[in-house]
Amino acid sequence: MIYLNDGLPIIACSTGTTSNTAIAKIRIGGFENLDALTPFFSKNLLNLRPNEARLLEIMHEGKVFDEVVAIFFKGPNSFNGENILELDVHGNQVNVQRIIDLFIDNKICRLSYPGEFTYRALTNKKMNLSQVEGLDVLINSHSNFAFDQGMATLRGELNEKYKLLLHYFIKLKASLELSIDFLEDVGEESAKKEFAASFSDFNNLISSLYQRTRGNVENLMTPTITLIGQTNAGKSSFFNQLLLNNRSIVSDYAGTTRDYVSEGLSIKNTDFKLIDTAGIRETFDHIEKMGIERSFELGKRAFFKILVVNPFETNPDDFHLLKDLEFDFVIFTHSDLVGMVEKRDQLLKNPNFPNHYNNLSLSLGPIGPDESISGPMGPGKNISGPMGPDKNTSGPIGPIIEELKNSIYSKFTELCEKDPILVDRHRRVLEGLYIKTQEFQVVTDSLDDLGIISSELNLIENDIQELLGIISPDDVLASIFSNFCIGK
Ligand SMILES: Nc1nc2c(ncn2[C@@H]2O[C@H](COP(=O)(O)OP(=O)(O)OP(=O)(O)O)[C@@H](O)[C@H]2O)c(=O)[nH]1
Ligand SMILES: [Mg+2]
Repeated sequence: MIYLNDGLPIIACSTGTTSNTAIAKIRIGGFENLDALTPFFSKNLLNLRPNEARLLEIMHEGKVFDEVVAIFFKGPNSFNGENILELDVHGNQVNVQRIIDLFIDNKICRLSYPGEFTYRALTNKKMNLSQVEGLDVLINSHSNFAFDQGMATLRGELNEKYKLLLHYFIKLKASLELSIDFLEDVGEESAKKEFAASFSDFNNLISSLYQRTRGNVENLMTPTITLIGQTNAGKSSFFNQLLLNNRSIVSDYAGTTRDYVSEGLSIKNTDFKLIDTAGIRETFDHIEKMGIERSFELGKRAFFKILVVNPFETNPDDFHLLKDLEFDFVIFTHSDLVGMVEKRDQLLKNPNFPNHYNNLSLSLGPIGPDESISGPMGPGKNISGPMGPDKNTSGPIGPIIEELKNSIYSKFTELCEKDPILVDRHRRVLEGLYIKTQEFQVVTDSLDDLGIISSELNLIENDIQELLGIISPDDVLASIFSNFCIGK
């Protein structure tokens, strides 16, 4: 098993251990009573009333470590059913670490493993498996949608659907037994009718759940926008403009970006991952080839694909390299240069030009008003001028970027409307269940052998039990908990 199951008290910082914050939350859990902890505080912890916040000092051998707010959650009325002491300490990581060390060095508790507090909630039946998975989605989500689904799963809404599936299944099984054991009492017609009705309820629900497993969920957990194009197209210039930051190196040397560069881009409270890739061209350079292969891979998997094209340097012979990708947008750069429109229109007429839904033209010229930023008028909010890229700045790039962002966001919203199920394990089991249900239908249509039908039904039953977490093999638990952080 992934954890020791030693039942020892555990300690961890639940608010992260990488950056300094005003306040950090340290949790100590699994101790029998507050006796052993009292010597480390300025006041007797035995006077602590459950669920009440108290201001205390952490002290040891006459030295004050920190002034903290302590809350005692008495098991079983705590998050994981065990006694838990939560300490809000000053969030400097040096302080957090020395407080944790104080309790560990004095053998009061050991450091918890990632997710161990939640694991104990599961073993103490404070949460079911689905709720744990919901918590996982919630903690690791990058979008409103994923967060909401994590919360809904945590609150047991998805589990209610699975329970309904189990209910329909039991009815289906009962109607089958009716056909086997009581056929003479109920009559063949009525047994068949009952069976068909139960199957239809079950099949409708499993089909609708199955529909929610279609599509790429990676897109919803971390939606990725990838900029693809030939060398010198202006990908890195555009990448920097979108971020309003000189993140990626821009130069007129073809093949500047050799490996991908990625940064977070927030649009309407959703975190997207923006990726600038290596320019695509035929090359003999081994390293550049590897960079180009990565560009393709990232392009294929991306939720939103943008092709960046410099109409003056595009080689139509290389279009075939992009033929497997379908682009949401094409951005034509160099619209500041004379003759760009003619060149662009010529490219668009080429039957081999890559498939795309939309195109926009813009200028990302090399001479920015601020040395560090490319573009004729620079992207800084405080800079007026016709090329400013954001809403607050006049000029054509601002609205273009707004239009693009709206298009990205509406594609994302469309995906969310299908309400796809994000938890991998549920998707896998639901897909299996759907296939078995269709096979079961074929068997029931073509066979009168009730023995075969009932063995098919047993296979379905196993899957439903797995879905509900009634059967949860160790490897399933190990994979669920592999995503959890320390202190959760
Ligand atoms: N005049 C003008 N120059 C541009 C425009 N967009 C990009 N450039 C220039 O074109 C050159 C290449 O731009 P990059 O952004 O580095 O192109 P890239 O697609 O990232 O190129 P690779 O990394 O080599 O694949 C730079 O010198 C940019 O300043 C534009 O719209 N107008
Ligand atoms: Mg580049």
